[in-house]
Amino acid sequence: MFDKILIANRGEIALRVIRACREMGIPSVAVHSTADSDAMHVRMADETICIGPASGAESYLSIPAIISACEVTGATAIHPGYGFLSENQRFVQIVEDHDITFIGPSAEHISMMGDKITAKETAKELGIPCVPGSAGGVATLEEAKQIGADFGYPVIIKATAGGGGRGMKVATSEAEMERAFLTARSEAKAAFGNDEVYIEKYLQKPRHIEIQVFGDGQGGGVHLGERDCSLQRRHQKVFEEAPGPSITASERARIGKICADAIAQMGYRGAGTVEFLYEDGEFYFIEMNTRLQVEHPVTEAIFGVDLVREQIRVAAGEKLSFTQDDLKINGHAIEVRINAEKLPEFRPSPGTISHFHAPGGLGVRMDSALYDGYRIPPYYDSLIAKLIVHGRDRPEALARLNRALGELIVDGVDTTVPLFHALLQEKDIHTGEYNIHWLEKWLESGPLS
Ligand code: MV4
Repeated sequence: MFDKILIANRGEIALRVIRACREMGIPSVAVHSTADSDAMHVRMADETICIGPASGAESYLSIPAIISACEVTGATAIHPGYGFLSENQRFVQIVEDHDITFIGPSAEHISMMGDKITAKETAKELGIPCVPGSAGGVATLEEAKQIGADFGYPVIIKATAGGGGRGMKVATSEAEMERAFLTARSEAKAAFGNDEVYIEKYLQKPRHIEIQVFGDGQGGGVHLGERDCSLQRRHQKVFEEAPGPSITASERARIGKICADAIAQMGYRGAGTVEFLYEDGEFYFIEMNTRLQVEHPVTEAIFGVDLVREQIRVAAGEKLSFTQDDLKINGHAIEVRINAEKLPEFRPSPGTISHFHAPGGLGVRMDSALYDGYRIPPYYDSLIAKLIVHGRDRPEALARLNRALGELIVDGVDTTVPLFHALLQEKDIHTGEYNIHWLEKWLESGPLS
């Protein structure tokens, strides 16, 4: 096992990793920018090191600063958390070249999934069902129109180097194709320095269902069911749950096995998420994320496993602490992401927390790096807390969410908490009848103003 783990991240996810390290008896190193000297992750780690100025680019995203921090502190492994350098294949290569262990997949698996065409080709070869569309990149408008004619409109044009919703354009007819195709290409070029695009049949009312997978890097793979993350605003998830309200046990077993077998075949190591669109009882692969996700706690809640501990174990060459047969779903879990943002515009609202009180009690978990008097810096993501509730079934989880939100106190800054109080008044949230467009449509109807 590792002698010391450096956490190349901040905020609640840095605390999450520090907690796993402490339970495993592994000393932790927090890195921080000058803006984060008083941050909770710095207070909680065994050792700390300042790696640069406030800007993320010069601190949490600085590869030389992080490698130097390992050399100075003697850390032998790096946990990247999510975001920042977690899916940067160049970083992983450099880490390995310095004989430091990256707690995550190989550089090869990261780059394979970072290129969305390669990811889809790989998925297809491994028997994962994909959205119908172009075989690889589409270079010319003529080709794009042919794909439109072959698959039927509407279609969606996506950047090969994109992902997470950046650089996508929908064309609802051949007349719209020229504009959509050329715009998608030029936006892809500007955003990613790569203008390659591919085309898929556009699904009009899908749910976002993602399968949590884990590989031991030695040919073993398991799945931990799905999360429904359909409630999103501008490609940012706001409410996630497991199990998915629309997914049956037999669907879960079938798609789960397909993903677990694929992970095993690939020799994948660590945590991963296979993202699908789900419509009319069918799963369609869109992307794979090669990191631990923000919403991993809902999966931890219903399976009773510590996913960060498992990441550390497999990175150290140990076996997973469970087999597929050990994994049984217990109840229902929901996570809401609480951001320091002013509604109804979701405008970032950094500032000083004059008072903070976390909810507690049965089935309540609060992952947050807030404390009384903490000053939220304006330089980073506005996520300040994740509230995760667990109940015996979905209605109990929803009631617990309502109760826990009522106990939560975050004074001094505006937060997205009122959004969740309002959501809990909605019938569709209680019946679970929502898709990827539900939240934005609901917000347009003005429930917060
Ligand atoms: C799609 C789609 C419909 N059809 N692909 C957006 C994020 C990126 N991961 C993929 N995305 C989509 N791909 C096809 N073929 C609709 C979306 C989409 C979406 C997906 C998941 C959650 C929220 C979304 C919001 C808008 C569009």
